Amino acid sequence: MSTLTPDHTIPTPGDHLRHAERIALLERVWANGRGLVGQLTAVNHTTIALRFIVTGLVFLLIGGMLSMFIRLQLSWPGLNVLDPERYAQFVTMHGTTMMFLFAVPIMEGFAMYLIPKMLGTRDLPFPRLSAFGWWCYLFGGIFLYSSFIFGSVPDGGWFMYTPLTDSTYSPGKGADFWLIGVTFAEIAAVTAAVELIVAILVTRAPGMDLTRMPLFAWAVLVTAFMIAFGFPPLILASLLLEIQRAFDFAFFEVARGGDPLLWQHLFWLFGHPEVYIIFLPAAGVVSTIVPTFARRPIVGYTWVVLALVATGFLSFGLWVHHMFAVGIPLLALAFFSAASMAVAIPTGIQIFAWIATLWAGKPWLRVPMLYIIGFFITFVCGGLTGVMLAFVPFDWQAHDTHFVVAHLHYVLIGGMMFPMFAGLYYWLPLASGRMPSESLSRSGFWLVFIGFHLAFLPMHITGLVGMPRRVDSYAMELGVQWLNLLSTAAGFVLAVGIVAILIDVALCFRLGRRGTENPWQAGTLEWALPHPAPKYNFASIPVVDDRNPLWHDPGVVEATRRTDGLLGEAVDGRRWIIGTGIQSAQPEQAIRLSNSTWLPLFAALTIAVLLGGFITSQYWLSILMLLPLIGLFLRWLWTVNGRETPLEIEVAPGLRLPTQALARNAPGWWALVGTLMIVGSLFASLVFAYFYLWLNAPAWPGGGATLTASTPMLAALGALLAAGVGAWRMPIALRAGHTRAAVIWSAFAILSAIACLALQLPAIADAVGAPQRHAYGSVVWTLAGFQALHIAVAVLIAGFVALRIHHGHVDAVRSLEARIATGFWRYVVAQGLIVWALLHLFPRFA
Ligand SMILES: [Cu+2]
Repeated sequence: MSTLTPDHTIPTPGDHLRHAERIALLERVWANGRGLVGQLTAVNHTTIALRFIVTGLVFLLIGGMLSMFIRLQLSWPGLNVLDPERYAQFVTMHGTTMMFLFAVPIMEGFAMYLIPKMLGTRDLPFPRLSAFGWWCYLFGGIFLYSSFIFGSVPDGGWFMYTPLTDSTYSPGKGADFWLIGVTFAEIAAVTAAVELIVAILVTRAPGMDLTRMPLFAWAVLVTAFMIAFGFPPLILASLLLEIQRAFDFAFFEVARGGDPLLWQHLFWLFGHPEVYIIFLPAAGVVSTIVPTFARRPIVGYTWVVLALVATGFLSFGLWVHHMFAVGIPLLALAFFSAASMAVAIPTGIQIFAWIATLWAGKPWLRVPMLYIIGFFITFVCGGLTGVMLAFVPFDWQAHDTHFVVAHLHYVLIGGMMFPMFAGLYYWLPLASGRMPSESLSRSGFWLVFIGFHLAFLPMHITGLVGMPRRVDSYAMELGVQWLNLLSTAAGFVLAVGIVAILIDVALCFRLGRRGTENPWQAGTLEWALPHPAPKYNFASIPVVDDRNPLWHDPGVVEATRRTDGLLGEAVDGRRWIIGTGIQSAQPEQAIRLSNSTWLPLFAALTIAVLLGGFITSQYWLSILMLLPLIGLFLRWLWTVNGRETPLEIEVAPGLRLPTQALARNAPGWWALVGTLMIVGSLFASLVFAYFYLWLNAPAWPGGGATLTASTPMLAALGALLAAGVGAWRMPIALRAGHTRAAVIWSAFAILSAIACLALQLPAIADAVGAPQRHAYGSVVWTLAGFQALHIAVAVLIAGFVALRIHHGHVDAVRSLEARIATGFWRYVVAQGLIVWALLHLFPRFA
């Protein structure tokens, strides 16, 4: 490692010339293309992250505007600003927008912008995936709002409870716009989760081992895992409901053996972790800003990390506290009530660490710090009402009143929006190179802070008095009209404050005064960059030996701007980053990244057309779109690595590293692991639905027809195992240099898997009949279809790798793609075995 540590010698004139040339080369390689085409094809993390943030802020304004109408309607009893139908639509769109189109994406934007800069690298490991995610998010949002144009706006609430949202009680396309639009936008969340997990695990600067990682990166890592496990239940629930609406399946319909409460379980299985998915990155922002303004390292670093991890785990055990009023067994009530209170402990630990840090330091009260104080006050209040609601009897009292509305806005605005604004002001000088106006930003803060509390504090009282939520008016006799008038007036103050902040931030990019570099004198790596940061971030990849490298060794700034360190020379005119060991953070591999490309935009557009065809019931169009979609993704994969990529490159004088196709910790491998976590969680949610319906629905299974293990079923099992053998033998043959044998084993796996489906599906059709008959048939067919879909993907992958072997892109040395393919096949075979046992064995013992 000592050879990598920069020495601070004075460069000679010849070095200066070389330096200028190298910087020019780096700039050329990492630049986006020119003009509109350049914007449409950009994949660079700084560009994409800023788009996420700007788009999120636009949706904040739109969602905020809807809430202004809601507040006007509630300002006095008996008003008619919005008729009841519009009111339900606005409430639905307000909640949906704030949760799915503002809070989650903007935090992804912060993470995408900061993670490579804080970790000391040049970009995220899958730049095309970042761009693809943003397009999906944008199109999903447009999709959702296009419901206004088509006059069928979702009105089932942001929680979309069944049976209200099924085709009987919500005819028309409103609910479909919600289900499809939100799922489309969610693609951005799950792709970002994979991307960020891989980035944090394998692309940290040399020397940044896990104990030196910035707390923001820890928070994002935990959040990304939570997204991987928390979003699939919602995605599955949306798919099931959409299938029920479009094809008349019966998951949630009591008359045919379904259960509407299944929706609530799946929804809150996502919905509660969601609160922490929003809060944890914000907590990471606080853990970054507090030490800077206290001018000392954070107190209790390890405790904060443990608290983040503990919050991640605990939050999954809490979903039932949203359902205390639906009739849950007493023992379960007690368990979930205790767990809901317990989650306050890790949050408390973090708050103590922040206060102790401020206490031990010399706090400096600048605008970001003001927002942190606003966060402390607001979030602690919200936490206290949360503990109150965790008591079951109190929850029964306050359920579905404005008390809950007040609580959730205190937690979400307090816990997410205040830290988000703190972060916006904190990193603004880095992004813009300029300082915001002190007077405008302070006024913005006070308007938001005072407006927020005057708007939401009264709701605790109106709720306790009995003012119901989700209802467009209330009786004069409740005596809450003056409190509501106050809430409405204060709501407008809050809105003015937010607009002032956004104007301030926008103006800063043009008119702000040029700031000095590192104006807050922070210690983390992103502040080593020039302001605004160049597209390649670091001219040389930094080497670190402390949690606050800039405080520990100010020479780091100079070293990262010279071009004689790691990757200072753009090797072959392509974009390269360095991969390091997960635990040790020693350099392990050189990773080649994609340049600007049309692929992400085209892929997202194809999906948009596919979904548009679905929502208008033009199913032929949707099916037709599968072809270009598959083609685009194969093209995407084809261009990752090939035989033209060198086997190793020189990343610094005297240091050669293998390229990713040879590396054990290749990003592609970890992307597979991340993807399988998401897919596995989706599958687990489906299995949960199967058991839930089995155990809860009366008259199950309908008509007495259950599947059992028949002869064709046993043959299907045999075919599945044969496919597993093929997938297992393929890479072994490849590594031994028998490329022909590898291709033959691939073909064997493909044929066996297809045989498995051909045996299984007709037998299911025989035994359970059409999926519309009964919820049992619905869920059996969905399980079988889920498995069939995975086999289809596995077949595509195996065919793809066989072709790559044939073209010499994959061989005994460059075997990464074969490893990935086999990993996926193993998963599919394992999942198939579980599906088989669920369908054919479980009914015998149930
Ligand atoms: Cu909750």
